[in-house]
Amino acid sequence: MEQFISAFLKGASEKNFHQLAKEFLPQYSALISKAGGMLSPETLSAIHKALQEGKLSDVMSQIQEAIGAAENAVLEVAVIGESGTGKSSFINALRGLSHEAEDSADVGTVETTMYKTPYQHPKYPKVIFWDLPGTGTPNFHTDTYLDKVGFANYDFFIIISSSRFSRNDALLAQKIKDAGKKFYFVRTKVDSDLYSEEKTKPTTFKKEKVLQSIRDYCLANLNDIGVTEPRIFLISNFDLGAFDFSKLEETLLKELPGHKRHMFALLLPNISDASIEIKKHFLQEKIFLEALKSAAVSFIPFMTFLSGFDLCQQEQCLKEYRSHFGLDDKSIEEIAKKLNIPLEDIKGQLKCSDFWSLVKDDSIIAQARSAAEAFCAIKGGPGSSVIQALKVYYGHIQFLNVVVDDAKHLLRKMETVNVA
Ligand SMILES: Nc1nc2c(ncn2[C@@H]2O[C@H](COP(=O)(O)OP(=O)(O)O)[C@@H](O)[C@H]2O)c(=O)[nH]1
Ligand SMILES: [Mg+2]
Repeated sequence: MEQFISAFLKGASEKNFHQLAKEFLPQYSALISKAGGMLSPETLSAIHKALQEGKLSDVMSQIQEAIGAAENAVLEVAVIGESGTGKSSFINALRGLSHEAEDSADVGTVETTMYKTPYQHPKYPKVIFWDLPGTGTPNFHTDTYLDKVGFANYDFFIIISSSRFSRNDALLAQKIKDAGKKFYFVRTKVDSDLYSEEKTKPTTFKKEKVLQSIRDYCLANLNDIGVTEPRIFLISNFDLGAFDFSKLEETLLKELPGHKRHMFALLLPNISDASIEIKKHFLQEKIFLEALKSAAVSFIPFMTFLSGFDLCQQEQCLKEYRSHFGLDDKSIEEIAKKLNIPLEDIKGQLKCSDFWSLVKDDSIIAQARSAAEAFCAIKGGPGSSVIQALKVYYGHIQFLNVVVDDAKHLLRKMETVNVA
């Protein structure tokens, strides 16, 4: 990432835009996660073209537009299933809420309504999970169901079952496909299947074998009713880190349009180092694009680079990153309770909870200065806007790295408690 920013500064100052454009795509691909990034193929080629032609104001506006679209993206997820299959638990898990949390969806209550219920994500209000009635209700009609629930609004459909999928589920999936939308089958409660298998067949029990047979059974069951190559994810709402949940996350991310990916990646629970890394990739991408935008601006005559990174903004930035990784004050308090450790002890272990010592760390200024010096050696003058842009860039990267390390540390702690 640093390389491209330096390459950008060099290329732009020498007006070697062809070289710059050539380096852009491979650098961007190396930066984003396997699941993709926030830029659509169209935006990518527009930025590439603007770089090639040396139109830096187009680079700036393309990036600005893409970031704006990602920040304002609305995401509506339909969760369909019979009462008791674990819909509410699944929705709570994706909303990062424990079942006891105040505004969590009621778990274990039998639904009496036939209507859809929206659940907003507490941290990302533009993300809404819709709890929709299952296909087994007497009033279900494949032809009218999607119209009734307003299918056009949903970005994708999750069809949940805790046993087998029904013929109606298959018919519905076909309708969803015909409407040009994506659906995913989620088979919940595999933890209890494993538990009962182990209890009943203690000597022959093999976890992988049981999981495979559930998978085969669901596949055969859906094939029988006409869904070809259905994608089925086996999960436990009680343990998202196990089974297929991370595969489901990755698939959903990959299949969302670029601008919707960013927010969805940020809301994913920290269930593994890999899921923390995915989030890190998305935030790094944004930092990179912001830096590229600022760098472009600093080469546009008469355009002043206004955005600074004063203490107040730094504090806000750290706060935001902490919130994305579930390390905000409220979450840390909950974790301390779960771990049965005094809050101050936990805070003492987390670098991100001490803003002032992070700010005092002057390595960022040193990094920005040395990068800027390298640039000035080429350009031959201290471009203050360039130094400012680099400071902002290194400042964000430093906060992000600290928060990511802390998130991984806490995950380790939580795992030891879960195992014990
Ligand atoms: N063992 C196990 N139980 C689950 C799982 N998901 C939900 N449950 C339990 O199943 C019951 C119904 O869950 P709920 O989320 O209310 O299902 P809904 O009626 O579809 O909204 C509750 O007692 C949950 O605790 C799971 O993955 N594994
Ligand atoms: Mg429910």
